Amino acid sequence: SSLSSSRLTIAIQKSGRLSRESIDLLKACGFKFSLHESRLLAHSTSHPVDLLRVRDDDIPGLVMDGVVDLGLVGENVLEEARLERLATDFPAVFTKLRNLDFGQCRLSIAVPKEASYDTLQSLEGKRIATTYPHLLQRYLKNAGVKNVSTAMLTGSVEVAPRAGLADAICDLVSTGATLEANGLVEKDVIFRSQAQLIQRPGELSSEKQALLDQLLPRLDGVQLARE
Ligand code: PRT
Ligand code: ZN
Repeated sequence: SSLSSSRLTIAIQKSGRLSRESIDLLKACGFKFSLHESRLLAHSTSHPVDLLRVRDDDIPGLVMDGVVDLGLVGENVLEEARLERLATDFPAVFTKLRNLDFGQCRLSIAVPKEASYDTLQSLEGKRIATTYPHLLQRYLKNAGVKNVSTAMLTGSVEVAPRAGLADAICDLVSTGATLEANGLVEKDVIFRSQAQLIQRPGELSSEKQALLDQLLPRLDGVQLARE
């Protein structure tokens, strides 16, 4: 079935690090869902709300294109997508509604532990493997570091130096265990991230706005209670 205009549509990650907590948060806000593992769309049984379950990378675009009303996504993915869309003339506007209390991580530059590295300038003339080329380039530009090339990888970034694909990496870190296991040392944190609740541009219908006005105070209550 296609997206109905009268139901508030919320995009969440289908399966991954944000999925469980996204669903649990919405359930804690009083919205009931019956989830079928394989289905893209999950209807709420208690409210006129639909969940669209997709890859996290698709969520910023779905919101900024106005295909869904709300999205729950990591700020890292969101900001990278925004920069990408700005560079390619796609609509890049959305409203940030709330910081969510999960999905915390940082995007960091790391180098092999035997590499010589004093400051960020040590990266000049080097190649960095990352899934976040726009966030990386913005950071390097602001820091005045020139002549750094990137190798875009959507996975296995941490093996790139060992495989001879890059001199350094710029990847997400939470505990640091993955870096450690791959003989890499974290040098610079370039972006700190957590999950966000975002809204598409444009007005919501009065029915949808009323639902959102119900959701937000509940969400604040849930997050406050578990602080
Ligand atoms: O299939 P889909 O595209 O939806 O999922 P995905 O594989 O792209 O994303 P997923 O589920 O791995 O992560 C979703 C979001 O969770 C990220 O965009 C971040 O906002 C957030 N998040 C929080 C993390 C981490 N912590 C994290 N540690 N995302 C990824 N990692 C990875 C990191 O890339 C590295 O490989 O975990 C490894 C490092 O973890 P530590 O604990 O060893 O440091
Ligand atoms: Zn992804």
